[in-house]
Parts: sequence; C-alpha cells; structure tokens
Amino acid sequence: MHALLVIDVQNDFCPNGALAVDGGDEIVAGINAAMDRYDAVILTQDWHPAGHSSFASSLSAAPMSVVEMPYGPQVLWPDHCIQGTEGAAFHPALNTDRADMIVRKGYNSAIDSYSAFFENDHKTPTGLEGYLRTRGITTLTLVGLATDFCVNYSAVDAARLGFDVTVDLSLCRAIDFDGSLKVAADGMQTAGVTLKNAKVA
Ligand code: VGL
Ligand code: ZN
Repeated sequence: MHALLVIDVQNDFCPNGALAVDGGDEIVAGINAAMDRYDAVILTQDWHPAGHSSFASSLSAAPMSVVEMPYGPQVLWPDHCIQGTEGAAFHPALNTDRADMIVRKGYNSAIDSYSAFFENDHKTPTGLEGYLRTRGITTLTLVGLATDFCVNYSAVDAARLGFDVTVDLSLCRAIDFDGSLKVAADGMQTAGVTLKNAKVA
C-alpha cells in the first residue's frame, strides 16, 4: 500500500499568508492530479493555539531568530496557522475530499511539531505511524510545504521508522532560510529518502 502524504498545504504557507512560501500555491493542481495514483491520501495541517511557543510574538523576539528550547534549537516564526482561522485552512483549491485522514500537529503550546510523526522533542507521537501500520501502508510519497521544514522532518522520521520514502520535489516549495534547503536535502538523503524531480543546479 502506497500513500500520498500531503504536508501543510494551508493558506498561511501560500502567497499573502502569514508565513508565505514562494510559489506555495503553484503545487496545488499537481497534488490534486497525483492523488488518483495512490491507495491512500493523508493530509497534515499545522494547527497552533494562539500564543504558541514557536511564535516570535510570544517571546517578544524577532521573527526568524533562533532560541534554545528544552528540546533543542527552535526558529521563532511569525504567528501562523492559528486554530480555526482562515490562515490555518487548507488552500481552497486543494482536493480535501479525497483525503482518508487529516493529521493535525503543533497543537501543544509548549512544543513545536514540524514532523507529521513526532513533535520536535522527537519522542511525542502524533499517532500517524500507528494509522499507517494498521492500514498496511509501507510506502510513502511526500509533497507539500515547506520542503526544508515540515516535509523534511516528516520524511526523515518516516525513513527512520522504516517506511519506504520518496519526496517529490516538483510538488514541494521551500522557505530556504539561511541555507536550510541544502541542509534539508542532504539530511533527507542521508536518512535514505529518495528525492524525485530534483532540479539540477
Ligand atoms: C512549517 C514552520 C512552522 C512547515 C510549519 O509547514 O514547514 N514551517 N510551522
Ligand atoms: Zn507551524
């Protein structure tokens, strides 16, 4: 069983959103078209309470600065994907009807969660692993936003958990902050993730 895991295709990560990723909306049509080729489609949704600890505003710090959290370094983001807001909603053109499962993450105020599998302590599970295993899903293709954060962390965790993982880079877009895309691409490859449709520089 091969699932398509669609990461965080939400308004706040698209142009005019609070944490806009360049070209974030360009991948929506391609993701919708890809859905038909998979046995299962799973969406993730970044879903933060107001005042979340990953927000620069919560610490009166500058957005994109980095702080040390009990679980390691954490980038401080502009407020984004606040539960129930328009910014947290899926891009209106995304075919959410096709989804078997929607995984929300980042709802714990004290800890961020880039990965669809674990919070940023790398220990607290979201439940997605159990869902996939009980459905007999062994192979995953990841697409979505952002390549260098939530797609990257999800892909690396999935590979470590023993899933066969491909990231289709033509259906992802990156934040690429301070070299983060290169670090992410190298880290995914080291973890055994297959990168498909990489642009050759
Ligand atoms: C993401 C930063 C903060 C992502 C989520 O979806 O890549 N990035 N929250
Ligand atoms: Zn977030």
